[in-house]
Amino acid sequence: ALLESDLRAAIASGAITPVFQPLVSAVDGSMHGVEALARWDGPRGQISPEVFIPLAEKAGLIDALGRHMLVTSIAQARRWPDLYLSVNVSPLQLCSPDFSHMVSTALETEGFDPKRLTLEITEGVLMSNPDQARRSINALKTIGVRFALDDFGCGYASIGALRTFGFDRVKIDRSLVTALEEKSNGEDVLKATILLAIALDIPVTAEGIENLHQAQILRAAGCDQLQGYLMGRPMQAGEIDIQLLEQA
Ligand code: G
Ligand code: G
Ligand code: MN
Ligand code: NA
Repeated sequence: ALLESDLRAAIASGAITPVFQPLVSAVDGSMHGVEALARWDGPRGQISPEVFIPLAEKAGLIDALGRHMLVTSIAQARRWPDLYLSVNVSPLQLCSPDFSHMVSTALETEGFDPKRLTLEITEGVLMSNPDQARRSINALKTIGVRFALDDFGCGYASIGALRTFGFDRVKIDRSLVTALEEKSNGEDVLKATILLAIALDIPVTAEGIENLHQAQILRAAGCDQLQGYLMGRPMQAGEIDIQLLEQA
């Protein structure tokens, strides 16, 4: 079984590292940014973040892990001056009163322009602890950090929440993209979800794009940014370097 002590040691020793997935322009396919995703090469092989992120949350290690991911992702992304960096943030981190200070310190230490950083959050925290979430978001928006609402369309994020938290971007959940091929009303639901964000003047990223058919529909529906295996899998920083050279 996966032990808290293994996870604690992995965070401390740097065994958890970011890979980066391209975020590309829906218009011309050029890379605009990357999303950092945590990977753990454990003693018995790869362990999925779907396993170790919830464990970190339960074990009280999510602040340390989140800080480690932010700092290491920023340190790598410094070499891509023209790219945005997206980092996932656990709802629990956002509820910590120290969160905004931790982020601004990391940005200052690394000399990273706050405007190049987007924090991706899921809607749960907006419901469970809206006041602390709002304080953290507002403090960081003041210095220029951007916020994206992740996994939009699969839960219950309200129109009101989209407005009042001031999200700079929404990311349409992969399940809505998958539903294009699986459900008869999939395309209508997907388009309606995108139109909702566009009506609020919030730009939309579509995630989980695996084929050209999906890419075409999402571009036509108004998404300005695409992400998925078709555009690029999560990869090591050195592979991002190569993609940037190829598009230059
Ligand atoms: O990369 P992958 O599809 O395996 O990620 C699985 C889940 O883990 C996704 O929901 C993703 O958002 C989440 N995840 C990946 N990296 C991080 C991270 O650094 N912090 C947090 N909070 N979640 C992450
Ligand atoms: O919750 P979040 O959106 O942060 O999760 C992103 C997860 O989705 C990562 O684990 C990443 O590896 C995965 N992912 C990214 N693109 C695709 C894709 O095109 N298909 C599938 N199946 N998963 C993807
Ligand atoms: Mn994400
Ligand atoms: Na998502």
